[in-house]
Parts: sequence; structure tokens; C-alpha cells
Amino acid sequence: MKIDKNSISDYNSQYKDTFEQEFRFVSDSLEQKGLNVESVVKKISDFQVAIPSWALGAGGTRFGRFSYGGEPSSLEQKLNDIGVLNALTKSAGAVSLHIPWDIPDDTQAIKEIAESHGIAFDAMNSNTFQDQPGAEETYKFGSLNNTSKNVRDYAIQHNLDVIRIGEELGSKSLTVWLADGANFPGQLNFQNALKYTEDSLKSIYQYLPEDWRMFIEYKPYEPNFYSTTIQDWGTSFMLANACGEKAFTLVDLGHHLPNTNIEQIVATLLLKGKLGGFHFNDSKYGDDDVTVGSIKPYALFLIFNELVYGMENNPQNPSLAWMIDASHNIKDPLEDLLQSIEAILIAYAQALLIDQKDLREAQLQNDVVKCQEILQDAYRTDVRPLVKAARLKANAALNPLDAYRSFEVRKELIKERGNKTIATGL
Ligand code: AOS
Ligand code: ZN
Ligand code: ZN
Ligand code: ZN
Repeated sequence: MKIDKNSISDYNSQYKDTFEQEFRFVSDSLEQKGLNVESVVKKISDFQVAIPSWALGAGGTRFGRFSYGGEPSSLEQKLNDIGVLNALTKSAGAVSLHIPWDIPDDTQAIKEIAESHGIAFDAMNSNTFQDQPGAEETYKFGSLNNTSKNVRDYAIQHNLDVIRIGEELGSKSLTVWLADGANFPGQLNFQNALKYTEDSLKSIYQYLPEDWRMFIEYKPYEPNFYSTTIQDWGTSFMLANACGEKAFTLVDLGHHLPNTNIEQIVATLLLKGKLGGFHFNDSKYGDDDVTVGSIKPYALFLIFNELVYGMENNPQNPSLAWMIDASHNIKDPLEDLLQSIEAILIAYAQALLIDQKDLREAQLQNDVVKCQEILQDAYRTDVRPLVKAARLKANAALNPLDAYRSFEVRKELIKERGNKTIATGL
């Protein structure tokens, strides 16, 4: 299944008139406020978010998994699915692979498929939270923090293998998420666990190629329910500092206890030049990994406000590795990803509308009411025509989800791959 340029422009032609009306209305009113609409549209169209290889099939919970027909069962098929997303949106020009789920049989062939879809290889994810068939050591009681040196070395070696595979593909970063922790009080010596983790990360870092970056993800709980060794951004930040200047903290939106002020964490890390990667999703309770923007779109907007501010004012922070880290049990995974991409672009566009100068002014005056008005004025603007304009500019579909349905992508995929499919991964 491949969507070509011509079918996209045919599809777009039927909506062009309506789009132009909508766009004129919004852009006129924004220009009147002094905003440079063209530059906003350009920024939206430049924004690329990586798709994780494991989000393309239906996920499940520990209570069961309901498969979705036509899911990809090989790396080639996963790239083809991302190719569909990228053709429709031109915002999904990267993939984030997971080793060992995505070990390429033929690296050259994989690179060619990715290239044909305009897909780059973003951060590589290592996996020391599962034992693989034939594993010589077990991660049951931890990996990089394990009390056994053999297990730690084994987990370090896995990360080095991931770097090697990533190098062959042209990736430039490694994301380390550790499930390491304890299920019960007393199980772990916290200090030793942290020390071992730091030493192990340093060993991996030592082998990181010169032009690579390492992202350290944090998470308060799950799969361990009493403690997680890298539980919060502070711990991740401390470890990134201990490793060196190529190590950064990665913020996953779902990895916070309820009501945590994520935008403030983002601002702090940007100021310190240590925000490396970003995993988008949404959540109500914990690491729910539901569709971006489906539950707390205003929080997402406030986070983007800090990101936009940082991208403009923090040269000390490198450009960020964006990824969608969501999975879904009941939706068509590709439709879900299209919804997530849309939500990300909308929040980004809204944040780009914030009048930073006026906001600074109002902050200096301590005009609290005005500050809120400025933010909410941006948030309450319907920016969808701007997102559409960005897509049109890039030859993507004006309405990706609707186009996906009208091209009957899922039906095609089921025809190609069958109805009883199990995607590799989570
Ligand atoms: C796990 O909770 C983290 O969010 C990881 O980033 C990711 O979901 C995992 O590595 C998938 O394998
Ligand atoms: Zn994540
Ligand atoms: Zn997670
Ligand atoms: Zn998550």
C-alpha cells in the first residue's frame, strides 16, 4: 500500500475552496494582530515527529489484547505503514526503532525502503525490561542497576549492540528507558541501585559515537510498583550530568504522577540545556499512552508554550528529538497516530500564536489577568486552517484522517496482510 502524490492532490482539490475560505478568515485576523502567518505555517510544516515502530499494531493490557487486522509483522511493513502516515501528513518523516524487536535482516534494503518513504532513523530504543529467548542473564531483578555485575555487563552490552545497529542505519541517538526498580520495600538498596545505574550509563556513554546523543527517560512507577530507580526528571538530569554533555533527559508526558506541572519541568531542563527528547501521549491516571490531546489539550498547549519559548531563547539546548509514544487497544493504530499528529501540530500552532512580547510586558507589569488572556486568546484560536496550509505546502492531505478513510487504507492492508495479525512489540 503506497499513497502517491497524485492521489493526494486529487483528494485535496475537492476541499481547496473551503480550505481557502477558512484560511483567509484566520490569517486575516491574525495578520491584523501583527502576526507573521507565513512564518508560523512554515514552522508547522517543518515540524517532524518520529513514529515508534511499536505503535503500529494494536497494543493490549495485561488482561488481553484484541488484534487489529492488517497489522505489520516485519520491519519492512512497519516502515510502509509509517510511509502512509508520512504521505498523508508530511509530518511523520522519522521512525524510532526498538531493539530487539526491529533488528534488520538486510540493513541496506531497510535503508532503501525508509528512504523511499522519506523516513529518517531517529532515536534507537534499547530493551532491558524483557528477557529475550536464549538470554544468558535475566532482567527479572533489574538490568543496569542489578546487584549482579554479570547482569549489568550484559545489559550494557545490549545497549552497545543497539548503538551499532543504529550506526548502520544512520541514527544519531540512543534512548534508554529502564524498568529497573523494586516491587516491595526492602527489596533494593536505593543507594547501590542508583550507583550501579550511574556506572552502567557511564559505561554505555563511553562508547557513544562522537555525533550521537543519549536520552535518559524517567518514570515514577510501572512495571515496578514500589520504586523505580530513575523515578523523576531530577534523577535523570543528575545522571545525564554525570555522563557528560552528550547525555540528556527525555520527557515522556505519561511519566508523571497526576497533576505534575510538566511545563515547568520542560522550562527548567531547557534553561539548563539538558532537554534531549520528548515522548508525546496523553493520560488520565498514569502511563496510559492514549492519543495525544485526547484528555488534556490545554496542558499540552502550555507545554508547547515552554517548548516554543525554549526553541527561540535557549541556544544552549540542542534541537529536540520528538516522538509519539502512544499505544491503543481499540482504535485503528494508524488512525490513532493521525489523531496524535494532528493534536501535536495544533498545540504547536497555538503556542506559536502567543504574543511573546505582550506576555513579557504583562509579566513585568504583574498583570495576571492579561497574562492569562494572552495565553487563552492563542489557545482559543482555531488554528486548523494553519495546519492545513502547512500540509498543502508540503503536498500532504488537507484532512489526513478523512483521506485515510477514503483511500480505504486499512481494507488494503488487511487484503495484503490478512485479518489475524500480531504486530511485534509491546
Ligand atoms: C516506557 O514506559 C517508555 O515510555 C518507553 O519510552 C517506551 O514506551 C518503551 O521503551 C517501549 O518499548
Ligand atoms: Zn516513552
Ligand atoms: Zn511509557
Ligand atoms: Zn507512556
